[in-house]
Amino acid sequence: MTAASGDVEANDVEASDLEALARRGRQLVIDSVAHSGAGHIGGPLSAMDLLVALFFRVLRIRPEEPHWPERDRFILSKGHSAIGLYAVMALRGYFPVEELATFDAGDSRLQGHPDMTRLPGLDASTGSLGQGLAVGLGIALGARLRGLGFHTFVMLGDGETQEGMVWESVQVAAKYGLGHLTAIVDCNGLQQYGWPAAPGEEGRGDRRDPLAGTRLGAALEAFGWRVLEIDGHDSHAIVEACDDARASAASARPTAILAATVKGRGVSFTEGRFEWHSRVATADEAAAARAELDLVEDRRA
Ligand SMILES: Cc1ncc(C[n+]2csc(CCOP(=O)(O)OP(=O)(O)O)c2C)c(N)n1
Ligand SMILES: [Mg+2]
Repeated sequence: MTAASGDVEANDVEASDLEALARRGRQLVIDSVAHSGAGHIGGPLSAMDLLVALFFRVLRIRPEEPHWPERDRFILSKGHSAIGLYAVMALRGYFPVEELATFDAGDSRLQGHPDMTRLPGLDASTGSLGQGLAVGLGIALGARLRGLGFHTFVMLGDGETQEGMVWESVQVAAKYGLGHLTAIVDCNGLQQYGWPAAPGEEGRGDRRDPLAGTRLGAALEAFGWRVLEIDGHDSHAIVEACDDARASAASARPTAILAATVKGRGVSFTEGRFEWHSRVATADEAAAARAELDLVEDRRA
């Protein structure tokens, strides 16, 4: 298969293919945001390996039948990373890769934040941080009531875990023993803004490490969740952790996968830079990213 084409059969995908797909997905993010003139880069890039592993190896889905009732559900609670999700959905065959050129346009199905009323295949509309896990637990409760065996995965940002509603959901999911609910936290150590102000300088405050002073895993365990900590750029580890979560559904304990990632991962000048949370690449920067992502072949194709 070629990572450049859409509609790839998930079963054909090897580990090396996942890496190629993630490189292609990262470039699609950078190009789509450059084309629309607005959007996010850092979060979509940190989540790309997670999204590719989910959509090509973990989720039981039918892109050609997006409303299949027994599909696994996936909610991107960190909805500002929508372009990362769209890039992977396009590669997986939900819609043509060319449609990414409409990203963020008023009449597009690909809104700046996911809108489930427009794009089949989205299980929730998100963007207001903190809400996705609550939606996911409702869906998981509904699955139990209806006797459906699907698994629900929710991806959150690490900064997002500062939202109080996340912790209400954590508590309620444990109370109802939702073993078929899994939260994946993209632990990239950054949120929207960066560095603390220098002494005497006006600054935005220290938002570099969203989890500073918080032992997220210990807190989740204290609420009764199972916690797995992995390298969020290691496809094998991601698939293994998600499979483990699914296999533990009968344990009646929800699983949290804490994925250590790098914001802006994959392109040297965006890695670890909060400025790229929502910057737009220039044409030169997009070309430099393409070269780094080893996509020269795609350009010739
Ligand atoms: C309720 C709410 N407050 C603020 C924002 C604006 N906002 C968008 S992204 C972001 C930072 C998110 O950081 P994190 O959850 O760590 O995501 P990531 O690092 O993956 O981009 C903020 C504050 C929002 N979308 N929703
Ligand atoms: Mg973050």
